[in-house]
Amino acid sequence: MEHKQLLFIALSMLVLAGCQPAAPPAPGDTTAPRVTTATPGDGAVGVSKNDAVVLTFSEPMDTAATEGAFQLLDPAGAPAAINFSWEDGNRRLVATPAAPLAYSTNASYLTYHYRLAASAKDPAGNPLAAAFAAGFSTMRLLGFQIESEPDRDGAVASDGGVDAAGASAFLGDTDAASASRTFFSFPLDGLPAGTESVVSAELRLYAQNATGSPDDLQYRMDHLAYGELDAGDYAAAESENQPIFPHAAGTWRFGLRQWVASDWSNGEGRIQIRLRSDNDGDGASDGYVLNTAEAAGNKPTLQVVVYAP
Ligand SMILES: [Ca+2]
Ligand SMILES: [Ca+2]
Ligand SMILES: [Ca+2]
Repeated sequence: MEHKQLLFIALSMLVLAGCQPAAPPAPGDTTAPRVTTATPGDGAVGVSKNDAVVLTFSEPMDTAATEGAFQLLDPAGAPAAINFSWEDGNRRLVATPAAPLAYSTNASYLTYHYRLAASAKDPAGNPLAAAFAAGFSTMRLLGFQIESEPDRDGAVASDGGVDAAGASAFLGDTDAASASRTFFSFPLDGLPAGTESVVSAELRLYAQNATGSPDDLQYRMDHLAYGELDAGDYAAAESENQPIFPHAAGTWRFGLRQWVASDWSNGEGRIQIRLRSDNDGDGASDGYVLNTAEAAGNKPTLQVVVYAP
């Protein structure tokens, strides 16, 4: 009897529970989403051509509405095509430009703007608390003229003689068995931090006169880190070399983009160059007299053009 009563009460409670009107739904999400971080940040410079705009939100977003609310405007104000992807459970939007961003071809900046309209919303339909907008600038083209370091340029002879102080340095043979090599050293630590790439680098040397028959010799340019100039640098091993074909006094120009780029990317503080010749064995001195950093004019220089912030 007692059991039946309990069963009846329990059944009644179940029935009553089933007949009660549905409880009101838990209060819906009424919180407007916010942009919590955005990169590139407003006013950023030196943005790389393949960088994406990344927006992080305070909560998951309605991806279609948010993508539709996003625009990247190129420097002319035209919308750029974007490839969208989402991370972190639709909390982070990665907006990758379909084409690489443009770089300025001079020292002024090219500025892009991006914006997210308030029509971006969360899945409950709450629009963004406020439209978001920011601007950033890409890498620009900068040119530098770097002078050779006086204490580190000069000549070293095959007999070990070092001349780091003279206003000129001899490149060539001096008798049937001896020769003189020339050295030039250009600091790279003046290039801007964040330099992305070396666009061009030209070494300019000035040959003030020729000696003997310099065309009888063959010449090479070596890339090596000789540090301070000393006797051992005459025959120090180079990491790379290339033939050069000087044929007259005056200004010599050599493209050194790859060597400068590798030294820069390796964090070298300077690029150092050696010029050498063979010896034609005629017993007469043949070669060129080159200006060093101590010369009054026509100094050795390295003209470097980079993409940098
Ligand atoms: Ca010198
Ligand atoms: Ca040395
Ligand atoms: Ca000779």
